[in-house]
Amino acid sequence: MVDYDPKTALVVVDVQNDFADPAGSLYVRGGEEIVPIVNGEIERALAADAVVVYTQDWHPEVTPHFRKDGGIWPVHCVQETWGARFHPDLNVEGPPIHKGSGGEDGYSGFSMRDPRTGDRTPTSLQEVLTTRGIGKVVVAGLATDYCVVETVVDARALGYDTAVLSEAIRAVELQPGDGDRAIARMREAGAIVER
Ligand code: VGL
Ligand code: ZN
Repeated sequence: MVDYDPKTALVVVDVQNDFADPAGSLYVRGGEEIVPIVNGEIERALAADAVVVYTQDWHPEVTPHFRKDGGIWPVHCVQETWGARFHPDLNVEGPPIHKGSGGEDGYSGFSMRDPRTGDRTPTSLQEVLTTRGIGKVVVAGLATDYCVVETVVDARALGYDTAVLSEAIRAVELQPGDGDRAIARMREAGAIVER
């Protein structure tokens, strides 16, 4: 169990219908199972006056992130649609952080990458954390092998003490073992893996 305090932020990554609902277009197996676990963590965080923020994959209808437009993914999390909304059972008690809005690949909660040029632009996450004087980041959500791992690795690169909650994440696993490899990458980056 991680300890929360006012200088800690719980970053809830992409607990959105397209990932967390079995009817979602990029459903992550077991995604719905993490919702009550994440809610419990949110409650503990808020009780300790920690900051809770929520990233949201937030794509336009046309983006090179999607297979139909040259990328690798089925259409998912299109801005303002059901699939992009938070899972209805998620307890939302903090600001949404949109990523991918301009057609970029939005894997990390901290930055977005233009798949054509490789250029990175920051999301609003770092600003929110800096404003609140955050030193430690705790990450939960979807998916382990994409947005969770990239968010964790970026958090470490930015100098935050970082923990990831192993029971509150699930992997896409396009290739078997991707989830375990992502966890190894997070450990190598200096993140602590907690239950
Ligand atoms: C994600 C694939 C495509 C994620 C987002 O939230 O992990 N995965 N877009
Ligand atoms: Zn996406």
